[in-house]
Amino acid sequence: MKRRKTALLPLTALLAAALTALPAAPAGADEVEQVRNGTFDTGTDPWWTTSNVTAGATDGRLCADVPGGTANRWDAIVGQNDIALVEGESYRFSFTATGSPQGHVVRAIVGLAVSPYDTYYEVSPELSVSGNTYTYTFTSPVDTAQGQVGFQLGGSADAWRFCLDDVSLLGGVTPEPYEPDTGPRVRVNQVGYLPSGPKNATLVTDATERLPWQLRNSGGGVVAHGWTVPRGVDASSGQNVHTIDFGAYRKGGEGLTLAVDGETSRPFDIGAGAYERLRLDSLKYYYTQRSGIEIRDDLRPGYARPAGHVGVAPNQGDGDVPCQPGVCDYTLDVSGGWYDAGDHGKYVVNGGISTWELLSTYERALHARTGRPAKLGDRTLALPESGNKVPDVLDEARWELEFLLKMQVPDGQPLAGMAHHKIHDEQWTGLPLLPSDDPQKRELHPPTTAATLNLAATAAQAARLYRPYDRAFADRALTAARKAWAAAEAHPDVYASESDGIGGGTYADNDVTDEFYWAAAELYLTTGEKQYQERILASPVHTADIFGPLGLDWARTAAAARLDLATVPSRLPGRDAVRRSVLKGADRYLTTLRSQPYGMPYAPEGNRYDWGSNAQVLNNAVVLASAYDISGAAKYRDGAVETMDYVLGRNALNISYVTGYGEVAAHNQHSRWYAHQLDPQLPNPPAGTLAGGPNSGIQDPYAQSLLQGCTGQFCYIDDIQSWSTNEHTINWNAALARLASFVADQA
Ligand code: 9MR
Repeated sequence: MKRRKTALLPLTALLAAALTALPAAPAGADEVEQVRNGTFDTGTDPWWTTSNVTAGATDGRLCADVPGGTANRWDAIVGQNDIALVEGESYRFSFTATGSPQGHVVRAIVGLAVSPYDTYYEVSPELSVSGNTYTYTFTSPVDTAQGQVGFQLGGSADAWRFCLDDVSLLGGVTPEPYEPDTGPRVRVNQVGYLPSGPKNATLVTDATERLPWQLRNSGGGVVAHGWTVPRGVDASSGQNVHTIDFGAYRKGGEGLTLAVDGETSRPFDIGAGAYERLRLDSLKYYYTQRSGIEIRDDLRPGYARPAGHVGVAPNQGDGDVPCQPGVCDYTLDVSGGWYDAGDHGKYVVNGGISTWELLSTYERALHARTGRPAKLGDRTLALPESGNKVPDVLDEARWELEFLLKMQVPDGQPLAGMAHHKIHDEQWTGLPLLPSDDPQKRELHPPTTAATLNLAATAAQAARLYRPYDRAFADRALTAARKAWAAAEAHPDVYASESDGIGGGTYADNDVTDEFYWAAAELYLTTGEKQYQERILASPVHTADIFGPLGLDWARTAAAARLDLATVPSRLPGRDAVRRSVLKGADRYLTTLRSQPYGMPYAPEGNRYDWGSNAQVLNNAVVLASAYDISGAAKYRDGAVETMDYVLGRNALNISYVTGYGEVAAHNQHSRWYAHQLDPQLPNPPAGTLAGGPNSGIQDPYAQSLLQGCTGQFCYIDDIQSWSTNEHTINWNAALARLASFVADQA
């Protein structure tokens, strides 16, 4: 009930705004009803139901008896087909409904009536016995004559009764402007600043002259004051802004606020405690992403769920997975690993960079002057393996490593030693859907050079880090890494298809020179062997300028190699130049950070924010952190620490992008099982989950309906439907864990 209110509030607010601020429709525009017999005054034609639903017209409404015991929302439907939709046209979708007993949810969709049953718009309000009228506006992303209005009613254990009236889909309406609620105009890190660290804030204002600011303690007393610095119009947000530097104040405290220009910021702390928690929460994220194992409530309260994809119906299981037709004639046990994101797919390419970044978080703790490996040690994360005397972060990473090793093509097969690119469902599934409820066929996709080199790099890195704890595993990992390297050399240009994106993402990457460099680097750092050293020194990537706005992600792995070559001890000839190249890259990120009034080391070309921009921001800060580890120069440490401010609230939307951190934080990330926004029985993502963040591409229909023409930082919405701006993924959270661990170490 409470949930539904929060979900609907913005829409209600929008509607009110639209009613007061806008003319009903431009003069001359025709609003045209697309639904036939939405009032049920003369019966229920042409509405249809699935055969398990009994429906009829009662008192001028459609009432339906819905059976209990179905698994998915779409297992019981009342719908109407042959609805015409026009691309770019806006529609007002409204209906009145009751649900009895209280607490049932209807998934109301406008989508495609035929395979692949795309959904163009959906909402999932919780119904009441007395009934409500629901009204939404969206813009169709397609032209079709085969549209459908559907009310999906399945997924309930018990039978219930659904009644519906006044269904309308009005075409040609005026789209409603979306105005996010951004709260006070003073933007701060809502979580906390380090007592000895930089402390900056951003003010949105029309003022062009400097303004006085006050730092107040929780009782309202002024503890510091100063003047803002006018910065003009900020490109990343389009706002006129000032910056505030209160770094001279170095005392700890809770519930402080900044007051300026008649506004008071959201409260924040000065202290390091939150970063110790964030270090662990961002790493604990991986436990609840695990496939193939039951998630225990005692280890992550509120997140218990049955094991996913272990072969218990309706799952088909990952223990004996065939290839896509024509790709291979064997099956593999590829159980385990982490689900990639909000989907149930498992991808070697993205698994590789994610594993590297967790292992690097640990490896940095071993080598850096401020590293504290005990903070990542055994019993720090409350995992099933805790207490085994192995650092918990290594236990968690091993869950993925074992999966990556299973993806290697077995001996005797034509592509032996290569790694399959990915394994996922044959078709995309809807939301919500627990991993254990996924009925789809699972398939292995063709091996690729990129996946093979991801396996080589991470297995080689694992071989050196697990050796003190498990020699046999270290040996097995190194053997697999060498074999993968040799297989990649024999098949250097086998790429994933850009069009292999049904049922899972493509993770296609047609340039693997950086993956070759990365794998060679990890093999060299582990073995010290000449053959790998030669490949590093001969690689064009070794001396290339790789620290651009898009520095490090699943497709750009050169920085992973460069950072490790610069920080993990070795006898590499020219290692000093490698270390200097990291400082040079960091200098550029610092220049960017200083030029940005919101203080992030990220300024994409043309202000086009990338998919998962928050992870780009964080990974650029990881380069700054590494520069500090290399040089000890405080400017780099401060830049890395300051970047956290942007992620935790000092941004144009005044939102913390990490669930559970900050007064107003992202919590509706796109996920099939943290789908609380769609099903009150399910949880939101766990504390420490990063949202992908602003994405100028706004590829999903929901974001398209609200954010057309958005400027940089505004291309984000905290809604579960917005998979292109608000998903969570294993690679993005790894960047958060890596930087959180660094910041915690600076306390
Ligand atoms: O993070 C990926 C992004 O860089 C790509 O542009 C996008 C489209 O290919 O895919 C993203 O990855 C998704 C993956 O393919 C499937 N699981 C969810 C990932 C995050 O949206």
